[in-house]
Amino acid sequence: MKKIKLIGLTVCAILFSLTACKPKGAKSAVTGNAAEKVYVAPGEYDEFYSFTSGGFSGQIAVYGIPSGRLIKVLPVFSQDPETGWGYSEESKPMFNTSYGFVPWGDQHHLSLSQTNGELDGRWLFANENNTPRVARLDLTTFTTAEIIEIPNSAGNHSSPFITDNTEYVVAGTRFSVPFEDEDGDIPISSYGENFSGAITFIKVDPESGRMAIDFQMKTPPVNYDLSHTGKGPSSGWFFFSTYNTEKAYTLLEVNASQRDKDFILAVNWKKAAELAASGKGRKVKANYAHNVYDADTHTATSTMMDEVLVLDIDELVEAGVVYYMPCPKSPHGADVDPTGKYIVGSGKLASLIPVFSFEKMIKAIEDENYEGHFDGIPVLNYDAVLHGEVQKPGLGPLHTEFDNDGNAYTSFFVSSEVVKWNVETLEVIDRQPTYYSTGHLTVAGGDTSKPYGKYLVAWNKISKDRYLPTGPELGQSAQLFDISGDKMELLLDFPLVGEPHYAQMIAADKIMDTQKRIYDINANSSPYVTKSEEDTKIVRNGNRVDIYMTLIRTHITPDNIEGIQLGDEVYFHVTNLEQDWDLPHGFAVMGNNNAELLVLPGQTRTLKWIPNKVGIIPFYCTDFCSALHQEMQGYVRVSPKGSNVPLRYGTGDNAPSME
Ligand code: K7E
Ligand code: CUA
Repeated sequence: MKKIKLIGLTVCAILFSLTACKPKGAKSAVTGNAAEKVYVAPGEYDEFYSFTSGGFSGQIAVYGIPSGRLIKVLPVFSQDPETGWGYSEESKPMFNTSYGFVPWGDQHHLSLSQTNGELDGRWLFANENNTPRVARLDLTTFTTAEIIEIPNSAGNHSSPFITDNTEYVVAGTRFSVPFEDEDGDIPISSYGENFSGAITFIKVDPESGRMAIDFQMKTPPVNYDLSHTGKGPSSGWFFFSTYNTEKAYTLLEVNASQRDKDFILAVNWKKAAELAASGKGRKVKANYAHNVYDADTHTATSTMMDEVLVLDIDELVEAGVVYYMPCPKSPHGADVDPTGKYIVGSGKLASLIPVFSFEKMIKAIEDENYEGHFDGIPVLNYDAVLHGEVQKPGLGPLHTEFDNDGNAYTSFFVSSEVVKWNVETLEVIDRQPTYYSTGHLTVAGGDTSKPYGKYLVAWNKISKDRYLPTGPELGQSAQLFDISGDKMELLLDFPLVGEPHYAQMIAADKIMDTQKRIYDINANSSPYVTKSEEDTKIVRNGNRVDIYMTLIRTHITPDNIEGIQLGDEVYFHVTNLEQDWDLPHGFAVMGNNNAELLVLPGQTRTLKWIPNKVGIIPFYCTDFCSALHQEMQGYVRVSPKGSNVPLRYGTGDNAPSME
């Protein structure tokens, strides 16, 4: 008991120090030509797109690098009133889950799709922790195309990590929980007996990108933190950092920090996929939503799935799919270098960085060089699989990325710094302070087989005194470093929207020419599309009223509507007839308990409105679209229930007249 207390104190002391210490010389460490290196002249483009997780905002932010300019915020897991994402009828199904409509998410990690270990610029995958989900974004439109829920999982943190040809996206659970087909109404203290971990393999269609859960691995109850795929020689393997091998279910800060070493779980995913394909495993009941956005109908659909194929740990062990590599002190990041020869573990509470050799791992597996077993899974001998340890790198290593010259860069949360070291020799080459408490860091292309190098961004949790103060809540911050020389050079601080975790960068020229500029109105197959002003109409069916409207510079058709009654349920189906780049119109109705719509050229969007006052209700375009934007408006006349005011509508000469 005494020992637990002591460890607890140490942990708290380390964590306390993150708020207590402030690096010396914190003000400015930039050299003379830093401004030149980040200056992107007006009208010019940045060299890289950085897709940055929004954390508890649930969204993804896109920054230009090296300027640090915020280019766009992409709505994914949270409702977004600016675009109507999650408010329009077409997008609401994207938020469906087995728990019903979930309007918010916690977004941490991103994976750009890869072909042969290199970024191919097709899709971006994103995880959601809280209600476990994985999203896929289409990089020709920068929009969310698909969201799949992950059953038997809780706190989807070790996610989404992809294989080097985007065959699979994996999702490891943070919390172990009872599986859905088991009785979950059990004492929490029965964690060790009744809880399980899950690692989910989502298959990605190579043409369409469509996701489908292929199988799940059911594992002993531990916490999975992060992962990365192998590449080159280690292609075909995944490496998952694993903590809480103590199986604690209360006060984890103490109870899950007992063991000197936790594990990195090495998974031969090709073998696991073969097992699943060969009819091994069992189907278990599990409810999860699969939501797909159709770019032609401009409409999302949600399908509830009801079972999943599960591979149990015994059959995985027997087939040689899973092995543990001991890793010091609650590992967080598990990162694989560009050659695929080395796996870097980062123990949150460790003061060294272990680097594992894939070749040695395979040898240890062949030799059955085990330290023992943990819940039936062979634990490989630490010294047998170790390439070496980086000694005294800093305190609290979290994440590592790589450049193209054999160097690794590791973020240190507790000691607030980025440390550069050589992957072969394990020598520390350089260290630079960060302001403050860096979580993830990103090297351009830094988790691929061919990093671009050149830039590194540290994503910081605490910005404290770096910007003008804004009351008790301060924003998070990024710091850009030039890593083209031997020494890292700080170039720029820039504040962020949301909370940054992981981010990935892709060369701008890889995707800038693939961007869609409009939606072809002729290809619009929405059931509610209106392709010309002549086709606008209003259809009443009992108390449901469907209004088929169009928007074009600078009027709304129809802009005079009468005959709506209290008790009606009104649907505005609004089509933007424009076919020019960058010409959205907006649509908002006074007093509506909803957001606006943002309707892109060629698109149809539906806004639901339940009128609750008798009178004249204005509506208007919210997006400043031309010199006469302020003229783009209209009125709805709302009458009492049962009124005999007829349904009449029109614009201009067709507007309803006095009677
Ligand atoms: Cu380190 Cu959620 Cu990737 Cu944040 S995690 S820092
Ligand atoms: Cu259309 Cu403003």
